[in-house]
Amino acid sequence: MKDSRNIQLIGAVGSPYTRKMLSLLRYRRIPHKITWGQPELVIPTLGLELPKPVLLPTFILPEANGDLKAVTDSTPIIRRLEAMSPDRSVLPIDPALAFIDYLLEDFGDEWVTKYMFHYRWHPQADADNAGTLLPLHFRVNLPPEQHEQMKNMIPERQISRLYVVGSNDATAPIIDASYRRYLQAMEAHLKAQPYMLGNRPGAGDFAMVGQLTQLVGFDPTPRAIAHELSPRTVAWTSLMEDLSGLEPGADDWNSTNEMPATLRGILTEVGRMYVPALLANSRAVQAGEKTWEAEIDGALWTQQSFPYQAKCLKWINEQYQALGTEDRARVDGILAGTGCEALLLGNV
Ligand SMILES: N[C@@H](CCC(=O)N[C@@H](CS)C(=O)NCC(=O)O)C(=O)O
Repeated sequence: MKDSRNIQLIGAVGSPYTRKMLSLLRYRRIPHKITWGQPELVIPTLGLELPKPVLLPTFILPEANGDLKAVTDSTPIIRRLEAMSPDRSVLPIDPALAFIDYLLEDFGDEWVTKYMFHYRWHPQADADNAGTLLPLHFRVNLPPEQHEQMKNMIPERQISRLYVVGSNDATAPIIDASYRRYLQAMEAHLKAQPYMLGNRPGAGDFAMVGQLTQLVGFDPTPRAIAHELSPRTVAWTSLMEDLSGLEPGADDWNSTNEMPATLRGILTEVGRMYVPALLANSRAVQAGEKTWEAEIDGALWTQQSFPYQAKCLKWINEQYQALGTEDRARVDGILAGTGCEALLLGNV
């Protein structure tokens, strides 16, 4: 029987963005059905065209004329879901707070994911774990010979792509130190309140938890570090998977004149690591350079230029420019001294 009530997505257990969106759909009580699989194989069976590029997760959503289309990229999909179903929103009502949430979502999607990809494939034990389990997530009864083949093939391909995110022997200690500081900042913040921006979750919470489902729940090295440094993050990661029973109210968002001091710890990590990377990447993309180098946290960081992250910087600035003068002043107050101000100086 055709089921048009449930939104369909295709994704994987080991994909942080799939888990971000599953957690969000559950919290938002949006009826959905997930197919665990590869979009390249599933989408043609639905008679639809593949999105470009194909990413996990891929959503099947109705266009304005009612036709279904396969689409990717969790950030704009979250906004489409808000328009389709406005209750239990993950976007703060106050525009200044909504901007901070947007920044946290971007940090989760684009920087916390560096921890995830680095630990998954850089330490041998983690690469072995992922090589063994990822193929079984697609087919648990995979025949042993095929399993053996994929177990070797997947890590080989992914390890060869570590350079794409800037993970190498020189950056490994910096990524590790950033992950540890991030966990410590989370530990302090979760002591003060249950979500990034109050007593209800925003898009930024879901972006972070998507990555944490992997760091805490799948890969052995970052899991051990999380248990050591932040039991609250470990507990939060489990709780965030299903917030369908939470009853959020409009006054559950923080007010910008009484933000918990602990949020600064997280924003300072954004400013220390993600901001210089975004700025250097954007300059390189604009100059047409294939790679970029920057001093980040006292070490030389080299990686491939990434046009998508140049867009991230542009979008952050567009969101900021769209704020009214008073809202912008409140954002400036929250970001002052965190290093995040540099994003908004127009040096883009
Ligand atoms: N910005 C995208 C990122 C999605 C993404 O990068 N997904 C990864 C896996 S978690 C992917 O499909 N990568 C392509 C590949 O590994 O070939 C989003 O928010 O959905």
